[in-house]
Amino acid sequence: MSELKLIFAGPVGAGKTTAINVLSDKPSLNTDKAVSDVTAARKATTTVAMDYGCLNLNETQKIHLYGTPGQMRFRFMWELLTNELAADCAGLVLLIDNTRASPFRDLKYYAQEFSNLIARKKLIIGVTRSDLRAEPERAQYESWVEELGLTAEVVFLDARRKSDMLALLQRFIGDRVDADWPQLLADADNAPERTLPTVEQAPAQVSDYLGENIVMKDSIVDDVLNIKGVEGAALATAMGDIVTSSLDDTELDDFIGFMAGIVPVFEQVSDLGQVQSVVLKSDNSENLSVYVEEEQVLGVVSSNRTSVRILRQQLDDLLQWG
Ligand SMILES: Nc1nc2c(ncn2[C@@H]2O[C@H](COP(=O)(O)OP(=O)(O)OP(=O)(O)O)[C@@H](O)[C@H]2O)c(=O)[nH]1
Ligand SMILES: [Mg+2]
Repeated sequence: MSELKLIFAGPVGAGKTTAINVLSDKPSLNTDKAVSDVTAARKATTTVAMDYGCLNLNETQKIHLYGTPGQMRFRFMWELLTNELAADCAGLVLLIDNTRASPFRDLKYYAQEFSNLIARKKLIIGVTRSDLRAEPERAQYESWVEELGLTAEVVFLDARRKSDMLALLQRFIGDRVDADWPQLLADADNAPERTLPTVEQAPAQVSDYLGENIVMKDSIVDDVLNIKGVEGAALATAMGDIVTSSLDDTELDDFIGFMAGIVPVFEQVSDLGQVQSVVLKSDNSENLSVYVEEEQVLGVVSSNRTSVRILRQQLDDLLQWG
């Protein structure tokens, strides 16, 4: 069996999740959450950690498809995918939404962000949603590609259509894999449509604790700061939005938000079961503990003289009685 990985990147709403879902043999792993912010005007959900799908072109050729979240606040995931999970990928599929304010700016931005990967791997550009807005046209993209010093083919497509996505794969990796493309394309035309699962709008900040509904109030951060040994804390929603934080370090805030997205993925792809907390122990004097509730995460920075177990106990007490 020969296997090959591809990474999909591009702005919010370009169609990365849709494309991976439509290509994947089985419904893809999907970490979309209902959107709570400006994105809502464009679509109902956004990817918070990653997409993953898998496609068998035939008995001997398998393609793994990894999708990045478009939102910049989940940038961690771009690095994790390009440097770790799919560092050995065959190339990058950059999807650009033709209806966004400036497709050129998007192209430039993502080409820059993924420049390390592009320097060593093949790139292809898929332009989506051109049925909604025809301009810019292909020739325009080709001149931008040249202007940015990139080497990439530009393909206009509809991410919802399997045959379009397969045609892109054929152009991109057709020389690397031995597959019966005409047959695959014909089968795709006859395949039943696969839509994305709908994501229910999460009830705001309610989670289930020992069978009871509890709310992690903003004030939990103040309460946690009163625990001996705690140096800082931040509360984030499952979307990675910081609700409240005492930390000066916005990167740490971002990381806590990121954990909100990645923990459900770990749960899905591992045998860990339900993950309740993640603890990062550092060489210096601080530890970071991230406690995961259904729709929220709480990050706590504590002195490493404080036992993580005792911290957890005190936090449980707070949650139970708070
Ligand atoms: N009209 C039209 N709609 C499209 C086309 N391609 C994709 N879509 C739709 O555009 C939306 C794309 O949404 P997603 O697939 O969630 O986008 P994404 O790139 O994963 O976005 P993030 O996860 O937020 O970064 C979906 O509603 C698709 O059905 C196209 O070519 N034409
Ligand atoms: Mg997505």
